[in-house]
Amino acid sequence: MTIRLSRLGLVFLSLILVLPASASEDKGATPTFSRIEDPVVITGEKLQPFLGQEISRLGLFVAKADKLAPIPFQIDKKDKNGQYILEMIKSGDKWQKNPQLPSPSKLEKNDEITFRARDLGEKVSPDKWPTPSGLEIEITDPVNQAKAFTYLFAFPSSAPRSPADYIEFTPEPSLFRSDEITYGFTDPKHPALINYIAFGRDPKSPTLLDRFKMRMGISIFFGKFKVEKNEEDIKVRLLAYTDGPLRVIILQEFAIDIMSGIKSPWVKRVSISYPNRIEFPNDVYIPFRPGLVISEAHATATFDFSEKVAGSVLYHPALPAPLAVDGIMSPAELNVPADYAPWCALAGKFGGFVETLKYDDRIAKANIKKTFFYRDDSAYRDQYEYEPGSFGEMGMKITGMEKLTGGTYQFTFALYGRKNFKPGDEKEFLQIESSPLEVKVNQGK
Ligand SMILES: [Ca+2]
Ligand SMILES: [Ca+2]
Ligand SMILES: [Ca+2]
Repeated sequence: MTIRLSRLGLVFLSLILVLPASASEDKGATPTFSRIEDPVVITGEKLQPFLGQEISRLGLFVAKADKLAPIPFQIDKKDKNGQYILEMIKSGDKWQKNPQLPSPSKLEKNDEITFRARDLGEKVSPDKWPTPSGLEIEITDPVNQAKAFTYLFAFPSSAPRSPADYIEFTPEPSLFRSDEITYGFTDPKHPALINYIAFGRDPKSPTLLDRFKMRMGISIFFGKFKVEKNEEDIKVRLLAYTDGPLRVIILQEFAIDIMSGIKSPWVKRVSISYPNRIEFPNDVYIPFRPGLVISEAHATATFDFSEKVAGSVLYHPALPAPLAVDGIMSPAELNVPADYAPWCALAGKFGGFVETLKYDDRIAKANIKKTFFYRDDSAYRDQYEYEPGSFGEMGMKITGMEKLTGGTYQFTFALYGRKNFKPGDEKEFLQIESSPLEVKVNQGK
């Protein structure tokens, strides 16, 4: 009883403490900076006064209640052509430090500095700075004009750094882990196949994903030859990676054998993962050689979830109502609008995701048909899957690909997610791309 009373007392006290602050906000004085999930990426060229500075001497700080403290950040090197110089490369069977990385490493105009919106702080005057050599980075949320700040300082020797590391990566098997999401490729027989997603950092948590499916069908010579390919036919090599405190960047190359005598070239792809954002790069190869007549080509790329997501809802902007993910195709599910939506979300007790898709300009401009794919059928059997049945399987189907000229076409899915995701939270994630934070760098004294 005493405990209850004191809890009530605390709630009452916090209400009193909070009320005056929100009352002053209502007067429209200063909008509150509320972005938390956004990564902020700034190129070196925007930090002109610090170009040529040794990176080990740079520290990123924020002010909270007028006190400055370091926050986690990451500087990724890029070469003159804008390609990442990743930290680890494979040499034979061993991973080693990339010898291309300069030492000491200095800030150059193509380099990228990354930090998180959630770590930003208040404006602080230069007389509080730990060193006179500083830049104020002013971040504005274009949605409400709220501002937040961080400060980049150059120290005469090694800069104080935050020990926090938001994301970890192991190359073999390729697994990304953060407090928010763990995901990756755990089947050694099919290293190109993403088959594991769970919330939280424990790699023993049961997966929410059966697998990411990628299916291609090509008819050649008016159907005389039919070629069907799936995600198990894709070959992948991990060439290099950077496992920083803010993000993991990997360089992979992919290839597929279409049929005897027709192999796709190896195509290199960079993908970047953040603690709450997973990137799935995909390539579709349309074989072309003189005399080869492709009469029909299609592809589907879908997330087939595990039974663990049963009880969740799936929704996107073109759906009149959310779909119940329960392993049963309801009449509404059998008639979902085919329009491909710019995003799709899945939310349940386990957490939730919002998925977005970007495709290259040639797919965007080509006269091909992109439709929404959905299957929620526990009785569905697929030769290529780990867990029988489809639960909330969703993605995209592209038809009419025979109209494309031969070559490799790229598209990338991104999944944003969190454990306590509720319907409506997708707005927060979608605005990362639709209303990107604005960056202004202010010179110090
Ligand atoms: Ca890390
Ligand atoms: Ca259903
Ligand atoms: Ca399945």
